[in-house]
Amino acid sequence: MNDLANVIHEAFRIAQSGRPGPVVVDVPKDVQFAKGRYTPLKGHPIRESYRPAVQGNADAIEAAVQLMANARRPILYTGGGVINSGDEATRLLRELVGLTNFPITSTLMGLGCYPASGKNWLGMLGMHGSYEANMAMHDCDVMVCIGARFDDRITGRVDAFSPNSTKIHIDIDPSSINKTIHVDVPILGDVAHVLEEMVRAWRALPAEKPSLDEWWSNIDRWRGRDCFAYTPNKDVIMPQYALERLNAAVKGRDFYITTEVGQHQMWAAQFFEFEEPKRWMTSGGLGTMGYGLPAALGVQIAHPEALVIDVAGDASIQMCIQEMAAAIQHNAPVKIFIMNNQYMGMVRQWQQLLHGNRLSHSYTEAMPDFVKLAEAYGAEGIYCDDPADLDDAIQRMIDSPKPVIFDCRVANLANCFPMIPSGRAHNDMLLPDEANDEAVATAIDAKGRQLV
Ligand SMILES: Cc1cc2nc3c(=O)[nH]c(=O)nc-3n(C[C@H](O)[C@H](O)[C@H](O)COP(=O)(O)OP(=O)(O)OC[C@H]3O[C@@H](n4cnc5c(N)ncnc54)[C@H](O)[C@@H]3O)c2cc1C
Ligand SMILES: Cc1ncc(C[n+]2csc(CCOP(=O)(O)OP(=O)(O)O)c2C)c(N)n1
Ligand SMILES: [Mg+2]
Repeated sequence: MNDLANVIHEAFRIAQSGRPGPVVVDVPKDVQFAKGRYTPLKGHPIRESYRPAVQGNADAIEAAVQLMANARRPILYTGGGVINSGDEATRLLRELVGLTNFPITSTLMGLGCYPASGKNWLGMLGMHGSYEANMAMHDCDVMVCIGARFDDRITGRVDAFSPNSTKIHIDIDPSSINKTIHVDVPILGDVAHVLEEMVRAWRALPAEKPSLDEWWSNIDRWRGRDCFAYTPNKDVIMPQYALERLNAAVKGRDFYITTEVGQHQMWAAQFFEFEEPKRWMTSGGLGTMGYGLPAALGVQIAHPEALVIDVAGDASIQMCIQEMAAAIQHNAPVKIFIMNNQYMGMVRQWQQLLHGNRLSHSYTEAMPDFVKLAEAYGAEGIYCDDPADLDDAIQRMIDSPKPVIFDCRVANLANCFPMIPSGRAHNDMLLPDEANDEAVATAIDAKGRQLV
């Protein structure tokens, strides 16, 4: 019993330091009932078994900076590790971009570590990422991976991933390094600590460096391709349009977005412009439907005055809908913006791509009336199915002092593009203007189907 306080202190330390994550503390019933002495955090001994390396090897950092200084086609590939590392990591990353003028992309988990309005920003990379980010990752000569883990949504076919680049990888967890992609310069350490040294070493270099003009003109050509294009419709709300309007409505405010899992999540990643870290909470690796509403509640409790929106799918939101009761009970005015396509849209999209459009159990005929559901909980319900009414309806949602469920009826059969079809290389993307029925039906070959 007298160990319990220390065990809990230790659990918080492990959860928050190194590669952060959940820690399970199993407290047996006899300990739950026992009385003991509380020992405060101060002076609590730290266990030797968990001491992540934070500093980063000086020679490796020096080698990395030399490679970066000689690069002609460099790119910074950033991820959730930058955000985990803290505000100083974000500040240093922005400084490094300013000093080097390197283009920068991020995974789903790192959005906001570099501002979307920044001139070096290429957008998210990966399966549903931007054309320019994926093309630049493929063609680069020096890749600096900062707190990202070469997930399969990034690499596409591993043997065709960025074939001609020298790769530098900063990561605090040795098990992330050389896991799926071989890297040339691994740097084991905390992002903020390593970036501090990198910035220092870069500043000490002679001013003369290879020109990046040609690289930037290639990137600008890729940027010229409107990779998130969609066909506007004046009768039906296109999902991309809904998010464009929502993004416009929150622009300039300090807003927080959480999501559920599915097409709406990917469109949200593509269309929201995050200027700061920790404004975007989404379930990436496990992709758990039902994450968004409880996450929004947590954010709202932490930031009572902030605008917190859960961008949801009609199926995902029903996973944890009972948390509406907690929202009412705790006066947490979260806004749930349901992109209601009456489908498990992401499942339908994959059935179309992988299973010859043989749709099975992805359509939901028996959808609840979300407005009545909101009212049943004591929240506000808003329904909108007309593009002409959308802006006003969004404003009503934002202005409401209560929790809101917004039932936004969107085009049922829209697909999320660009997309790197399973089994293809990461520069072999299916773009919206090329994604006709034939291209979608044949996008994934037999081998790719097994990989999903
Ligand atoms: C439907 C769906 C589609 C998806 N499509 C995409 C997509 O198109 N593009 C995309 O990017 N993702 C996509 N994802 C998410 C994807 O599955 C992964 O979750 C994501 O790419 C991983 O991001 P990350 O590499 O930043 O890793 P994280 O899981 O955030 O890991 C961070 C890495 O940084 C390290 N780290 C942590 N803290 C520190 C620190 N202090 N210092 C140094 N290193 C640290 C960790 O050890 C780890 O290696 C999708 C998910 C879903 C559900
Ligand atoms: C708990 C859980 N079960 C199943 C899945 C697999 N899955 C991923 S997306 C999806 C459909 C999501 O549908 P919806 O919430 O309506 O979002 P949409 O794709 O239509 O935007 C499913 C079933 C998952 N990610 N999590
Ligand atoms: Mg849906």
